[in-house]
Amino acid sequence: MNHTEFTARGFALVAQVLTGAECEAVARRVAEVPAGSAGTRCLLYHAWCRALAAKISQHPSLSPLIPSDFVATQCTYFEKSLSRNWLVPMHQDLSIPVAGRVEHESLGGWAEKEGTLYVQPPVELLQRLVAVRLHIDACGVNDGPLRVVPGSHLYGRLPAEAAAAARRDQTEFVCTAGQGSAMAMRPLLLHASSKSTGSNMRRVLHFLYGPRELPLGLRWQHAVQAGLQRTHRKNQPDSSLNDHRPLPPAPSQLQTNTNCPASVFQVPSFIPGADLQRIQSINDSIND
Ligand SMILES: O=C(O)CCC(=O)C(=O)O
Repeated sequence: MNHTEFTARGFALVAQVLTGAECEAVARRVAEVPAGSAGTRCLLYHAWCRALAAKISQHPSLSPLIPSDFVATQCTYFEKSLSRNWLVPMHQDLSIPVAGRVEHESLGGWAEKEGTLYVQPPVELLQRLVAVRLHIDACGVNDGPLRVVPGSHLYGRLPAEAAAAARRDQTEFVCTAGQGSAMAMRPLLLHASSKSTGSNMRRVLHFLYGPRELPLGLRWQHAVQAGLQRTHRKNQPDSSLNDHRPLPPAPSQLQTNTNCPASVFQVPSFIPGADLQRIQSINDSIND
């Protein structure tokens, strides 16, 4: 799928971003992050994840969709299986994590979640953001894949009736995926996912990329300078993924506090720019 199709449909599926071996390496790294600890919420805290964010943004089929001055601002781990099952109703991702409150009439939906401040920024910013969902496992129709309403991102922030109309008028697309493939999407794309009925694990890393500079005096709470790492040669093997040494000890704050450390490595918080209430069930299941 080329950039024009991404612009029109609001999503693009890219095969073989990682090899099977790289997926296994990522799975091992994810498994080292203690479930329910700050590590799960703050994957960009880890060097391997920051390297992965950069690698993704350099991929030949993804780099045209992610402007070179963008930063990675979040990486969320979603694990779904029969034993850890959940669903998400149709929604748009409207919130972003920011460093501090700014009083402005164009800003709304302020919310605080585990020490991280979220705001719904102007739609012009939301329209620029790019999310990339990296599939560590193959995801078939029974594995709770993302379902999207193609083109729905073009209508901006959709009130409930308009979202319902968009779903009536447009057939949903079921985003099944091969292991190591990625789905790039605009956060304003209407998306949902059902519970898994299959026997596979569905592990996804959901990265969010945005412009380094935010409008209206807003600042990202955390931003990883993925672009700086683009001086690496394309397709250079990512040694950090194959580094099987244990993760370096996290600051003591991380061991006990489910908040992201605000200042250590400039990491994002757990919940992507989504309706926090609606995906609370995901938090709960991940933290079980
Ligand atoms: O991974 C999923 O199934 C849902 C993710 C989602 O809804 C989101 O990232 O906003």
